Amino acid sequence: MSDFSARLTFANGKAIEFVGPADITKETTEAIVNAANSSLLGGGGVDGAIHRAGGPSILEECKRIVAKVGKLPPGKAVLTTGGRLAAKYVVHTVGPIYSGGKRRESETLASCYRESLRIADDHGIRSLSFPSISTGAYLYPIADAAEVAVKVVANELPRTTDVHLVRFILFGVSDRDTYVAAAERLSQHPNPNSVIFEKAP
Ligand code: AR6
Repeated sequence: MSDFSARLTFANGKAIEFVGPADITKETTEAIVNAANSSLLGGGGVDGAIHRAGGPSILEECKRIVAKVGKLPPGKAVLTTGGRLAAKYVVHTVGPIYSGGKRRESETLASCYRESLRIADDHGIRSLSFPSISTGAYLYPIADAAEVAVKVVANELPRTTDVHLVRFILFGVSDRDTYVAAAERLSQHPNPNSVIFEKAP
């Protein structure tokens, strides 16, 4: 598949692709990530779109998880199957609600990406798509969020056992351009994983 606008490739062949404008519910990676809320009962934005497209079995699994372990704290992630989605699994994570850019908020946002990657890797998943967590209803400024998201995934991906491909699926052109700019900046810094940045022609 070569529908990306830009790509970061690591020395070990793993890659991060930046795609958009696109709808994450159509993704054919093995798993997609949902920007959920702590209740795991669904909502608007990407959460609503995933539950609508995936059907009721995802919500039933979410309810079972909450009944067992309680509400999902921000920065954590859990896994369900993908119901009717093309993706086999959905990783549900809860981003921080933005309230002025406290350090804790960026740490929680980084944790969403780290924990989602970890749970996918623990389940032997090879490809995973992320939306732009917290930048809709939760109001995190997209330029700051993109910086955090790209940095943490670029740090973690070279160390995963099974996850080889991460795709950022951006809903709008300007969101996509913001993530691509963050990726390009990251590739210009000295990086132990010798990352290569390329833009689609
Ligand atoms: N595919 C890809 N990205 C999408 C899609 C889609 N189908 N739909 C929206 N986006 P949001 P949050 C983008 O609000 O800020 C929910 O009600 C959207 O343009 O979905 O983490 C939950 O239940 C934006 O850039 O998530 C929570 O209560 C990004 O996805 C709360 O919203 C995230 O926007 C979570 O807020």
